Amino acid sequence: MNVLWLHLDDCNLYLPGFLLEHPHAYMPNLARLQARGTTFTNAHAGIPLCEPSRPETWFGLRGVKTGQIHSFPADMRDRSYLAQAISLHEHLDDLGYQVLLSGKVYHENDDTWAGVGNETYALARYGWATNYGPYVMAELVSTFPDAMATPNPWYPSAMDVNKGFGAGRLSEIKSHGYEAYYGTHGYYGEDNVKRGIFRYNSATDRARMPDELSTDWAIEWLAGGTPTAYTKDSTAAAKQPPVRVAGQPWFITLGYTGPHAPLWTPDEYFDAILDHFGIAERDIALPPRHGGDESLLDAASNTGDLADIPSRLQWPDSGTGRTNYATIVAASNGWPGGVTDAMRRQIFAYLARLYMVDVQLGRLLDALETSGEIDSTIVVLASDNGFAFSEKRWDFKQMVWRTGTGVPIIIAAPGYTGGQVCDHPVGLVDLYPTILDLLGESAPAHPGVTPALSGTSLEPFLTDPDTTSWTGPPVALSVVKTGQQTNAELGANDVDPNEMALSVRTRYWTYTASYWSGGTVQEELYCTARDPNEWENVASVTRYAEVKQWCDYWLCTLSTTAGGLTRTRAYSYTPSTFHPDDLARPASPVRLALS
Ligand SMILES: [Ca+2]
Ligand SMILES: [Ca+2]
Repeated sequence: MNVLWLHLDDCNLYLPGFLLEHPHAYMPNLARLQARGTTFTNAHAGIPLCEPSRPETWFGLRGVKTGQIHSFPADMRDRSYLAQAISLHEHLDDLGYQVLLSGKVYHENDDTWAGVGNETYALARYGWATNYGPYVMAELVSTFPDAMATPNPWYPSAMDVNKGFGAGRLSEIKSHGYEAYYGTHGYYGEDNVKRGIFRYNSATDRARMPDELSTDWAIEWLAGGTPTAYTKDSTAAAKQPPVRVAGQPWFITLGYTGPHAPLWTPDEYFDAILDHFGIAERDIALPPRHGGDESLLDAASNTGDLADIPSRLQWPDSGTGRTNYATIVAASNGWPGGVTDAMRRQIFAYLARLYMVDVQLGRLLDALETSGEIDSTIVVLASDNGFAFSEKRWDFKQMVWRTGTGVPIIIAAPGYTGGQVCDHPVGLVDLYPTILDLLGESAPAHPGVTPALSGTSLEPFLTDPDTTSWTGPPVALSVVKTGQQTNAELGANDVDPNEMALSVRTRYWTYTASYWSGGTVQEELYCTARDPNEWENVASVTRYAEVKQWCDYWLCTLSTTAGGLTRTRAYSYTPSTFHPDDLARPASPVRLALS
């Protein structure tokens, strides 16, 4: 049995068939995959931020256990629990699988597997390096102060949100100013290491996008060919993936940077959405607005939504998502249509990037069908974290509202019924044991770590998505550092409950708590069965007191781990037969139809 895993970046629940489905998300190949497998609509990132989310997924250990809470240092093994941990890739390699990776898998410098394995090992298995490009900004000007780090002069300043947050059609390129020198029109940033030009002359004469390249590479290998060697620079040895061995099982991980910003995307992916829905760009929907007025998208429009959130959990104005939001609002004064159109442009580009990902998924499914391996390959699609587009005046991830924690998970495994939907709360940390379970392999020995993997196999949900005998927890845990929110302030990975927001989700509730030195606990409680956008904080409603106690019990149970977070607030609740979903269960179960 083989495994093909597509790991998306910053992909939220706007996807068709998920809880925050965007009406203009167009992903026909996702539907093909859903028809083959089980869709987990209530899956959450343990830490909704790229860098710490990935170690949780690939090592199968919760960040509250490893201490990998914010960003990881250059060597991701510089954490006591990760020092000896064995990643899923290393483990399957040890077990005799051909392991190949391309794109953004661990995070950056993946092509050398910095801190994960030795470089020789990585070079033989790696395709393309992590690449967020193309850029039109001086994204790396401080790092690479050469001529190529000059801002593109035509850049639409109204969308100059936090540099890399630009969004639009590739055809909007005008000039980078260096055509005579580089011999081509295009964007800055063929990749963020080489800093070359991303060639763009027309829709049919352009460089390949990073996710297209990783897909090409995998398809070429699946077809028995030798993918084009990639060299990080002219002095490095060319990397040739291992020759495919007939009959040897394989595990391919493609880490797409889609739909992570910047969102400069080929025109064809925008046009396909407009053609499919028969709409114009001005018709692209904005996220649901608190108060119901979708025409409002200014600094005041969501103030009411924040009003019922305790001070610490509102997140400070210095938080990245808040500053992004403020920047786009301020910059949009010069944008035709104002902030509404500016935000629509960002969301449309996100949807176009999603469709680009979808097309790559379709190409891979086609390749598996062509090679006859579709019935001997487990296909996994997941994302490292979600993303908010102005919901709660936040334009980023790195928070524990559903827009940030919610991620798609789809598992299509041969031998199981397709077209199933599971809304039990689960986490990315459950994927490592799931893959081992489906392959019939044992967990690795993780010295000093008990249990060796933090999650629980999701295989029982593939057999019966409504099973009540799953042995995993009844909630999904998400944590994030809070309070300061700038990278400099958050740099340390220490697990300090005084600096964290901790959140758990059931099918129908979200509970978030933050404990602060010398202060009282601050809480949010949302009944997501009737309030999917988490607008009405009911934490102070008396009749929900036991809901909070129950959620708090599980929050503490999952986050208090030896060597990790130490719970500092005493609690005395012992759950019996009570389950908070009994208070919120809809008359007919919430079941989203697969498109
Ligand atoms: Ca991410
Ligand atoms: Ca609110």
